[in-house]
Amino acid sequence: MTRLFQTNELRKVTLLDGMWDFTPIDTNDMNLGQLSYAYKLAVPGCWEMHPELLTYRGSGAYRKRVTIKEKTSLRFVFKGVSHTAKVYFDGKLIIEHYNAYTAFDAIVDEAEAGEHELIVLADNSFGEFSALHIPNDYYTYGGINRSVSMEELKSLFIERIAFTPVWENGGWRGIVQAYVRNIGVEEQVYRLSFELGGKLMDLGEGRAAAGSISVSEATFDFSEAEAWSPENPVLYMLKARLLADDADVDDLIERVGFRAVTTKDGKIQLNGQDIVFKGVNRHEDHPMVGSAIPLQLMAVDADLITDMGCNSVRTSHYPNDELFLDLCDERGILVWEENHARGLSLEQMRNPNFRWQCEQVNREMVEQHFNHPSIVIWAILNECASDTAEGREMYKEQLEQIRALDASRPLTFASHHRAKELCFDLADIVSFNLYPGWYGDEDPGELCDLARGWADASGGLGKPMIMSEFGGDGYYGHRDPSRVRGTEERQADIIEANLSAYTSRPFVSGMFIWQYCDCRVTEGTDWLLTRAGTQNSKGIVDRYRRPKLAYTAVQRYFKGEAKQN
Ligand code: ADA
Repeated sequence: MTRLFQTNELRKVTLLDGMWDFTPIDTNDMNLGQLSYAYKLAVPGCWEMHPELLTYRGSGAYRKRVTIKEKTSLRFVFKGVSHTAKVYFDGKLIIEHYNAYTAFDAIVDEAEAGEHELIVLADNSFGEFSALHIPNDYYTYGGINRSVSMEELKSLFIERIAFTPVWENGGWRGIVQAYVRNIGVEEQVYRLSFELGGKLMDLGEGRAAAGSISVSEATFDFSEAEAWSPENPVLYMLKARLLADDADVDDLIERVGFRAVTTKDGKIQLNGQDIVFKGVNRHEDHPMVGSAIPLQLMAVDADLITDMGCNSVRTSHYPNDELFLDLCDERGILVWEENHARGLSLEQMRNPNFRWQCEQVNREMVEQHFNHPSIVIWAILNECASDTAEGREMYKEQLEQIRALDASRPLTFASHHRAKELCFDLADIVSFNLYPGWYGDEDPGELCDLARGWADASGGLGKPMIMSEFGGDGYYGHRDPSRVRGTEERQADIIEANLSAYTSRPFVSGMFIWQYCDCRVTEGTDWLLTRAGTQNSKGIVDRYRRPKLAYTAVQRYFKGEAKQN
C-alpha cells in the first residue's frame, strides 16, 4: 500500500508488495544471472526479521517477476530501499539510489508484453560512500522497507502536482503546479485540467519537448474552502487530467488541505492563531518489522500519540513513510519533518558524499511530501556541526535550498550547542535538544530560560523557540521505589519536571519528548556502548508499544490536567 487514497483512476498501477525471492550477496563477486535465491522475504520488510539474518549488514538481491499484457512504458516506484539500491530490469541497470527514507522511480521505455524480471540489490553497509547512514543511535536496517509499485504509462504522463494554499484578503487561493513528463522522442502538446471540491479548473495548453519535464502553473480562487486544522482536518481531493489530441492520456490524484503556517512575534501561527506543539519524536522501529512499519502499526502509533494528548510528531531523524503522513493529514496531527542526519561531526560532514546526499534527500523530501497539510515545519541536520564556521556554510546552503523549493513553511534545526550555536539567524524557529535531569542535573526551567537567552544573543531574537528533545532512559518493567536512574519512576519524574517547566513558559512554542518508542541502535563501540540492551530506552512506550509510567505523566500535561508551576 502506498497511500491512504486512490491516486489514479486512469493510469494502471500494480502494487508489487508481497513475497520476493531473496539472497544475501557478495558484491565483489556477483553475476546476476547465476544467483540462486534461498529465501523468500516479505516486501515491504527488513531482512533482519529473518532468523538467519538478524544482524546481517551487507548486500542482498531481491527478485520479482512481473507480467504485462501489452507493450507499454513502465514506471517502477520504490517508496524506500535501505539504504543503497540498484535496480535491474531484465538484467539491465535502470536506476541507482541512495537513502532509505525517500522514494525514487525508474522508467522502462516500451517494455514488450510478457514476463520480465525485476532485481533489486539493496545494501545497508557503512563506509565512506554513505555519509548519512552511519552507525548511530537508531538502526539502519536492510532491505526493501517500503512499498513498490509498477505503473503502465504512455510516453506523456503527470509526474507530480504541487499544491500551495494561500490565505489572502480573507479568502483561500491555491497555486497549482503540474509537472508533465515526456519520455517520447518528439515534442508533445497537451491540455491539463483539474477538479477540486466540485470546481473545474483549466490549466490550458502546454508543450513538453522530447525527454523533458514541462511545468504548468496557475492560481485559483477557493474562497469557499474550509480550512484544515487539528480540530477539523478537512481534506480535498485534487484530480488532475492530462489530454492530448482531445483524448485522455493520464491522471493523478492528490489530497490537499487549506492551511497557513506563519511565525510572528516569537510565536508560531496556524491559520493566524498561535499554536504550541505538544509532541513526541518518533523513530520508525519495531522489534517484529524493523523500520518497515505496516499501516496497522502506524495507526496504533497515531492512536497512542493522540491518547497521550499530543498534537504533533517530529519525524526524527529522516523523512517518514508517506502512509504515516497521510494518517497525520487525516487526524490533524501536526508534523515537523526533517532530512536525514543525526549527530554528524564536522569531520563527518566533510565526507565528499555528504553534500550531494543531503541535496538529494532535501529535494526528494520536499518534492515528495509537499502536499501534506500536516507538515508544518521542515528541518535539517539534527545535532550536527552548526557551532563551526564551516558547518554554518553547509547549514546555510541547505536551508536556502529548502526555502527555494518551498517558501510556505518555516524552517528549523535541532541544536545541542547551547551558547556556542552559530546558525540561529539562518532559521525561522530556534530549537534546542537539552536533557536536564538526564545528561546533567540542571533545573529544566532555569535551563530553558538560559536557552532563550542564548538564542536571543546569537541571531534568534524574536524567533519562536521549541524544546525539540528532552527525556531520560526508563527500562520497561524496571520499577523500584528508590527511583534510581533507569527506573520507570525516574524517567516519569524527568518527563514531569521538563513538561512542568516548558508548559508554563509562554515563550516556548513547542516541545517534543525524546522519544515516542524505544528503538534499536547500532551495536557499536565508543558512546554506543552506553546503550544498554543495544537500544535507546527513552521511549514513553517500549519497542512493543507498552506504556511506561511516564505515559500518564505526559497525559496529565498534554491533556492539560496537571498543575503548572
Ligand atoms: C540526541 C539525539 C537523539 C538521541 C538522544 C539521546 O539528542 O538527537 O537522536 O540520540 O540524543 O537519547 O541521547
